[in-house]
Amino acid sequence: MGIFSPGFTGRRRDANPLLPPGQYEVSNFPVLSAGPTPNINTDNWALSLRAANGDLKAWNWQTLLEQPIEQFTVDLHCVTRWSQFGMGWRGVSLDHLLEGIDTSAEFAMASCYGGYTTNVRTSDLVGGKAWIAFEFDGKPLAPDHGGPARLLIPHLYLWKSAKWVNNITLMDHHEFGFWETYGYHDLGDPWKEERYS
Ligand SMILES: Nc1nc2c(c(=O)[nH]1)N[C@H]1C(S)=C(S)[C@@H](COP(=O)(O)O)O[C@H]1N2
Ligand SMILES: [Mo]
Repeated sequence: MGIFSPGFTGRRRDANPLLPPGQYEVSNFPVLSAGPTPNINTDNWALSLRAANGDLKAWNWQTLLEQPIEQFTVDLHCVTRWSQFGMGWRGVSLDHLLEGIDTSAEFAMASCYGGYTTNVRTSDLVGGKAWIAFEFDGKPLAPDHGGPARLLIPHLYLWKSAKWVNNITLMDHHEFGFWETYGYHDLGDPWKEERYS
């Protein structure tokens, strides 16, 4: 067994087990965007999902709200080191939106109004882990946070949660999204500190 200094064991005892390594807790939900906030009217908002075989499913604002809506509470972790706990959202599960779509393709790319992209694994979108979220803290999602609707993948660093998302394409080949091209990690698991590649 190793020898631990009192300071080290003390920090370990105090450490919040909900906080991934290298993160600190905030409660003000910071805004981080690579460009300006696009002004999106729900009258002409649209979301499409494309399978690797070309099959397409699409929703407008009205048909999105007709889908089964889930209320869920999650912790979010940003690669800039803030984490916020117990955030209450409403949205539609990607499991539901992907019903009838062939999800055997390994890779996925989310694309947004404004041009931002981010790549994930299809396995990160299924299994109750990802939503198209349109309400936070009991209110319509603010434009700065991706309103009217954003992808939310809480188990990955927040850059994977594409704001103003309007398409997700499943692919048999790998591609990098915007930040991934600049050296952010391909996968982005905060518990493994997959920050940069
Ligand atoms: N469309 C779009 N989505 C985006 C971004 C962006 O610049 N454009 N930034 C990403 C990054 S780097 C982070 S940390 C989170 C920040 O989300 P927030 O502003 O709601 O905190 O959004 C992610 N999604
Ligand atoms: Mo970020």
